[in-house]
Amino acid sequence: MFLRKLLCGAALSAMTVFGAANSAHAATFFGPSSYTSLADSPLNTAGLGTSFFVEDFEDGALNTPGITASTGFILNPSAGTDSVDGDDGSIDGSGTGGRTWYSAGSHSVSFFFDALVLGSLPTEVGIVWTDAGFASPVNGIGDVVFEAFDNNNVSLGSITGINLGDGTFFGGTDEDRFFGVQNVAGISRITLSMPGSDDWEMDHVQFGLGGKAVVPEPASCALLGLGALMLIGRPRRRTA
Ligand SMILES: [Ca+2]
Ligand SMILES: [Ca+2]
Ligand SMILES: [Ca+2]
Repeated sequence: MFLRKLLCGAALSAMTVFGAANSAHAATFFGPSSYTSLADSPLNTAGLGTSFFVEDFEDGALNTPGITASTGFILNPSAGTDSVDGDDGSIDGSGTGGRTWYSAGSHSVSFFFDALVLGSLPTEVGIVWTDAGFASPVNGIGDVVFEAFDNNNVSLGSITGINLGDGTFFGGTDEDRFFGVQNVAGISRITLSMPGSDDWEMDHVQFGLGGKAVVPEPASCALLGLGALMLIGRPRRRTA
């Protein structure tokens, strides 16, 4: 909350403040780590309380406010579905009773976070890779790359899980892996990729609003720095 107040007190220099903060504090990446339920998340799930959200797809829709996906669709429970283990009510080594987000023929899937809907960009984001099907050179196995992007859509870096997978097309959960990132200036996008497969699943897109990210148009600050806030809230104009 401190930086939010700082923004109110010095709104005219807000762009500079957060630009400097973003470059001065490197993002922190987490994973790949084992994950069978939200309890395994290394993010600040408890500390953020009602400011932490998880999209587990179990209601059959990607409908957590503020998230959109570049491509893909939901897989319903089936022998070939590989949800996070606990989503079917039992951590028992199987994810076939839950739902996931499917890559649907793409090597990369991005999730975008909308600061205008959320009030600010999330300061921490995670996702769980749960399965590969057809893959090269070995079905069911492959490298998984997680990349995150800041409030200016500049890459914060990436981490790679090498040869993830159990080699099957089914719903085993031992190989499921969490990837995440924290960045105080905000995260606008994450991308999960499998260079060797376009037939893979992910689950538990999760994010926390830590109150320190870029705030597009905080009403309480409106009279303190209208000019700077207009710059933050507006799309940039291109003159070329
Ligand atoms: Ca299960
Ligand atoms: Ca699920
Ligand atoms: Ca799995």
